[in-house]
Amino acid sequence: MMPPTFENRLDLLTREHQALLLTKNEPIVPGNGIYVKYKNPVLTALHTPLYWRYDLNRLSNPFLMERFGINAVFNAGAIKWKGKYVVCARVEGMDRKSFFAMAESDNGIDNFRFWDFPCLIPETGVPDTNTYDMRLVVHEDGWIYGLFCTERKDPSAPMHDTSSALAQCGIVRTRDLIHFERLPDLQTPSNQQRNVVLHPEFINGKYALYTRPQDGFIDTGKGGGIAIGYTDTMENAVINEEHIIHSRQYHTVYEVKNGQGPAPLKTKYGWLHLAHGVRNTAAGLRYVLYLMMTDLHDITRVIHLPGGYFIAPEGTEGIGDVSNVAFSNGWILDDDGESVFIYYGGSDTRLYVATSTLSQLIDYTLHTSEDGLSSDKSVATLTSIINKNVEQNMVFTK
Ligand code: M1P
Repeated sequence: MMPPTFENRLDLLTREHQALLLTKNEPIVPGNGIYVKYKNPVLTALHTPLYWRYDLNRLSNPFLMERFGINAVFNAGAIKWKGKYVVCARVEGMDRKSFFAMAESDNGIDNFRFWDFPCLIPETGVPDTNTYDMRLVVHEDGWIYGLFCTERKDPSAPMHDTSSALAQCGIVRTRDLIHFERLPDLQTPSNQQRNVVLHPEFINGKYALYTRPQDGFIDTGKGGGIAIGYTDTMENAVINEEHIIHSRQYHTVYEVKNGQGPAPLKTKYGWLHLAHGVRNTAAGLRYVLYLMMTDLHDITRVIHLPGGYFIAPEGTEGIGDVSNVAFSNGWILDDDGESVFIYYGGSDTRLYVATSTLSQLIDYTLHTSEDGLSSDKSVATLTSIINKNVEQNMVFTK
């Protein structure tokens, strides 16, 4: 069979791509009252522009083949920028390398379009092999910072070990989301760092960073937990001491490891945090998201911690390159100070959004029972809810 002509393929590709970009997203109702999920992911590999994936010249690409395959688009930093909802997505090529690219939408839930070029992130003296999971933070010093994971082969690994890597926190800053100044990587006492996030305000005149001290690339070893450390400057950021504020814990959704999501949101009740928790199962690691709140005046003190997960990978969200993963490094508190857009990666393959309001997230965080850490305590919590409904004649049995 003869392949279709260049023109036919281009026409078909263009129409399908346009249709995908224009697809309206629909809320999944009734939901759980805490947030609303949507039927479609907001970004996938197929949302990337055709002019990234194809050489569109008929002479040099007569079969109109993909010349640069995109494997996945997922975990994204997020910011409201010039009236648009902008995400800084982790884009992964078919060569397994991740890089960053901005995409914007008018309403935050659909019709996201990538900017023309991926982000150009300068290197330090030690080149990055792989970069991912940028947290965008507007700091009170006036800069927009992007903290991300930079991964390089572990130089101390023996010859036969081609997998061992070192993960550290790379730092850029920008004023326009286009031009990035690379700052030296964060130095901490830990072997490995992922999920490092800058707190948006100075604490006692210092920059405060959420870290995740870890011994190994995948395993936390003796480390683990969400920690806080302080540095005098971001231009040569050095944390001498990491102080754990939320540890991993037996038989919880963060039994194996956890990590700060995006920068916390300031509310009058405290700092609202979105984080991910990981546990092991017979089917492998399961990543879910949870909320917690820290004290407004002492950010090392967790004051509210709803039990269990807030968002889990459901249905097709949980199927992908790394199945059973919900991961978030970006949310947007809108200009109204109330609407919240939570961007989360599904199974290291696509990007989803859930919408909520600050009032709902605060209500959830303040009024959801903590994990009682035993089946007996869970039954007691459930029984108290049923009893309250019984007292109000709200229990309907057949
Ligand atoms: O594959 C799941 C996630 O694994 C890492 O997260 P963590 O450091 O907590 O294990 C990250 O690579 C993340 O991007 C990825 O989604």
